Amino acid sequence: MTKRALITGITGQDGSHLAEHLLGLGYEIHGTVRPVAAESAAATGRIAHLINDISLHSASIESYPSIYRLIGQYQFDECYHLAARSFVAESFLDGFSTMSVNINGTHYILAALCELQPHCRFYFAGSSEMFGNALESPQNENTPFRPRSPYGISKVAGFHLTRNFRETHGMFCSSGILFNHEGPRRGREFVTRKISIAVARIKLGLATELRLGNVESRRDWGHAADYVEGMYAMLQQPEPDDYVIATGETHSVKEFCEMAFACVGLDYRDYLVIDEKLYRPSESYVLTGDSSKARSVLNWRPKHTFQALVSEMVESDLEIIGRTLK
Ligand code: NDP
Ligand code: GDR
Repeated sequence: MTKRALITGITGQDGSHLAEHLLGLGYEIHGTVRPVAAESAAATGRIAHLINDISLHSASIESYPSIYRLIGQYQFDECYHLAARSFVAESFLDGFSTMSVNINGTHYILAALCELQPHCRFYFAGSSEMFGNALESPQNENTPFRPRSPYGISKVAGFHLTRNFRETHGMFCSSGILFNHEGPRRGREFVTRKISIAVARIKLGLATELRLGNVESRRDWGHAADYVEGMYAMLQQPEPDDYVIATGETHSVKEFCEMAFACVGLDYRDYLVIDEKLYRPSESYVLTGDSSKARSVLNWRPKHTFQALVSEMVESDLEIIGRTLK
């Protein structure tokens, strides 16, 4: 029997990779698109190549009626809840919106599933930002959460809501605690894509500098295509549970720059400008994940190396920006 999956946030980086992965496994895919974005080609750019193979539904995670209607319309085997305000820096400027969208959105979906189809398996997109100012390194499923941003707090709330529906209503609800994952489809506001775009623009003579904030900050960066396989694997287990997905390797933002500029034969020190205005009011300085549980239980492991990730992003932006010049 063909399995049917609902992906909220299908237009985002992870949503597009997950849709591709599940289509490859023979799934029928449904995705939510924000009402304002439903008719916009730009908003659905990451899934343009899949548009004839998936069903899109106009629904907002800010509206319980729109979620309830959609979940009442189809029986889903699996629901991957990826939609969220995901930019940490923005959450410092408008914590109210991040908290309200992320926490209520997760609650609406869980409540609608509980009411209408409690047997649908549910995935929550948790984050390493929940660890924040972590007390131990590397971080695993037992590391206490000490979030440092409204975004991190909203994800801790979503994580506990997910666990609570599992324990209280017996639903199959799992959370992934995913560390940063990137790739050519990464949003332009995130640091890795900001760097790969700047490298391409500088190489093509369109820019002369790259302005960044805290370049000493260290992250555990993986590839989004590898990480969505972990999400899928979590929902195929006999029991629901929570898993860290990470490479276990950290690099500073400065090291990312060094490697990205080196891909085009340039030295990052000639172009990098530190801009104090881009520093965050509080920061998770070093995050490193221990994904041994996912490796042993899910048989998951990252396939891309850090070098391969950086090169792919730079090459992709060189190609995209080069094309617009022709
Ligand atoms: P993106 O920012 O690329 O995508 C976010 C998605 O959420 C988009 O489809 C966006 O729609 C949608 N969305 C945002 N606000 C709303 C709203 N109010 N109503 C409905 N949809 C909305 O994120 P990623 O793909 O990178 O991440 C997916 C999930 O995983 C997010 O929950 C994120 O917080 C989490 N996460 C991501 C990590 C990463 O490194 N990428 C690591 C850990 C967790 P639109 O296209 O219209 O803006
Ligand atoms: P992050 O990703 O906050 O870890 O959240 P981001 O790429 O925004 O920042 C990573 C680190 O780079 C530093 N930094 C800058 N960041 C941005 N965006 N722009 C800059 O100019 C800049 N200069 C330095 C930041 O201070 C930070 O330390 C991502 C998101 O995908 C979340 O949704 C997800 O949950 C976490 O990863 C895991």
